[in-house]
Order: sequence, then structure tokens, then C-alpha cells
Amino acid sequence: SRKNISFSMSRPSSDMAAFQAEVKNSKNVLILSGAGVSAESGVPTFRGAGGFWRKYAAQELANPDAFSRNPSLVWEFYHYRREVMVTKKPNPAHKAIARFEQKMVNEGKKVVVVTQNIDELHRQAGTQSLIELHGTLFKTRCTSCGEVKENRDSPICEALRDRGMPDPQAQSSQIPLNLLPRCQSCSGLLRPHVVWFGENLDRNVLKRAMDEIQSCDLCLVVGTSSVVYPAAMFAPEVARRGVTVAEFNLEDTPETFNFKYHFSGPAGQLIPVALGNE
Ligand code: BJW
Ligand code: ZN
Repeated sequence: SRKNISFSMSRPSSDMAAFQAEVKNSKNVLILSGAGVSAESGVPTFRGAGGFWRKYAAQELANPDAFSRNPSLVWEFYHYRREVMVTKKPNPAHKAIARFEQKMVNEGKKVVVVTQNIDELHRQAGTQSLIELHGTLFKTRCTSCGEVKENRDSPICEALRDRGMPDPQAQSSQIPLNLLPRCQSCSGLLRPHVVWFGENLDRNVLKRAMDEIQSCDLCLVVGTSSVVYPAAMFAPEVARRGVTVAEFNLEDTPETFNFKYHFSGPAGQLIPVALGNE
């Protein structure tokens, strides 16, 4: 009868002891991360006050049209972000995640990190099983021949030396195309090997992420605003299977109410506690 139809929109729990017990009983943990996991390392997030470079929000530069209109400007933006990373280190959240994986693997269990971040801090912390959904700052892709290459040069090319300052007043005369990063094989223009707005994620990367979403028996979603697709649908998809999802964020997100747990606070404090290695 009609009166039995109800939506069970109960508030997510913030009972840490209950969650820790679920961690102990799990065998296949999926950790989804976003910019918030790196915030305490001093890496700016995308949405919110720190999300601007000069007068631009990331979305304005992280798209293929911006790159074809003004590759010099987009390269200055990515050059700046590469140089910033030289001074940044993994924080207690990255480290706790890596240590947790090691412990689980020693017990014959599994942990996979699927990150939207391109900063490589999970890798630097020692995470082994890592899927980088949106690519990395430290690879380039040739716009002509498609070759993907690791690149850690600083600066990435002479013309970008001392460029890319985030100050809105910074001068940005255009660097001639032939002086921007070029392919060693075919001399084509290089671009950052990252996924921009309006671009599809790499098929194989997406497939690997989907497999983990289907097979995990516990999921943590850490420091993401859950607004950028397809990544934003991953944790809700896990929850739809009836698997426990715990969200760790300073704020609520559009998906918070789909999850069993929400822990409000900085990842660097919450994650070491949640994963039992504070
Ligand atoms: C803390 C904390 C602390 C802070 N502790 N927490 C409608 C439906 C479906 C799709 C679309 C749609 N409309 C448009 C689209 C397409 C678009 C999209 O999703 N747009 C949305 C904005 C609506 N998606 C795409 O274009 C994707 N491709 C795609 O869909 O292909 C199909 C297609 C083809 C053609 C046309 C249209 C579609 C690709 C998306 C690629 C995203 N790329 C970027 C840039 C990567 C390179 C770079 O970095 O420069 O990836 S965008 C940017 O956002 C970056 C991030 O990985 C991503 C997610 O951000 P994230 O990590 O969540 O960070 P923030 O800053 O948003 O949030 C930080 C969170 O941490 C906050 O919640 C804080 O509270 C929290 N926090 N400090 C814990 N200490
Ligand atoms: Zn090439």
C-alpha cells in the first residue's frame, strides 16, 4: 500500500569504529581520490579559492580548444604546475594509503587506488596498484605522431624557463610554436598527457577502473567534489551494488547521501585513523 513507500534517505554515519571494523573484514579495497587528498601537500584544488591561475579557472585552460587557440598559454599553465610539484611531498593521507596497501598485500588481500590527480603523489608515497584516470603532469603526448613519453625536465624547454607565474599581472607574450616542447621523433608539437574537458578517458584505463568498481568489497572516496564525469559516478556505482562506501571530505558533496559513511575533515588526519595506521 502507498503508505509503505518511503525513501530511506538516512544521514550517512560518521561512526569511525564501525568503519574501522569494516576495513578489517575487507579483502578488496578501492580508494578513489581527488584533488583534496593533495591539498595538505600544498597542491591547489580546482574548485574553490585556490583554483585560479592568473584570471583563469582550470576548466578554461584544461580543454582542447584553449590549447589550439593558445598553446603557449596552456603550456605556461602546465609548466608552472610541473615546477610547483618539485617542492611538494606526499602527506599523511598518501602515506597511510600506501602503507595500508602494503599491509593488505602481505595478508594476501588487495588495495587499488584510482585517482583523478595528475600530481603523482600517490606513486611517490609508494602506492603500487594505481590507476591515473586523468593522466600525469610528467608525461607528454605528440599531437602529430601520438607518442607518449615520460618527461621530468625542469624546465621542460628553455623558452618556458621562468615563465608561468600565476600572478594575474604576469606578462604572457606568446612563445613561438617552434620553441614550445617538441617531439624528438617527428618534431610535432607536444601536449601534456592529461585528459582535458570534452576528451574521452583512455579506454583501457577506464576499463581497468570499471573492473575495480565491479569487484571491490569496500570503497573510500577521498577529497573529490564528485562533479566531474565519469569519475563522479564511480563511488555511487559501488554504493548501488550494496557495497559500503565511505566519503572523506571537508564538505558534503552532491553524492554524500548515497554513501553509508561520511567523515568530515582533512584527509591527512582522517585517513591514517580510518585505515588503522595513525
Ligand atoms: C579536501 C581537502 C582535504 C579539500 N581533505 N578533502 C554532464 C554529464 C556528464 C558529463 C558532462 C556533463 N557536462 C559536461 C560533461 C563533461 C565533463 C564534466 O564532467 N563536466 C562537469 C564539470 C559537469 N567531463 C569530461 O569532459 C570528461 N570527459 C568526458 O566526459 O568525455 C565524454 C565527452 C566527450 C565530448 C564532450 C563531452 C563529453 C573528462 C574530464 C577530465 C577532467 N579533467 C580535469 C583536468 C585534468 C588535467 C589538469 O589537472 O589540468 O581533471 S578537470 C579537474 O577536475 C581535474 C580533476 O581531476 C577533476 C576533478 O576534480 P576534483 O579532484 O574533484 O577536485 P575539486 O577541486 O573539484 O574538489 C576537491 C575536493 O576536495 C572538494 O570537495 C573539497 O571539499 C575537498 N577537499 N581539501 C579532504 N584537506
Ligand atoms: Zn611525434
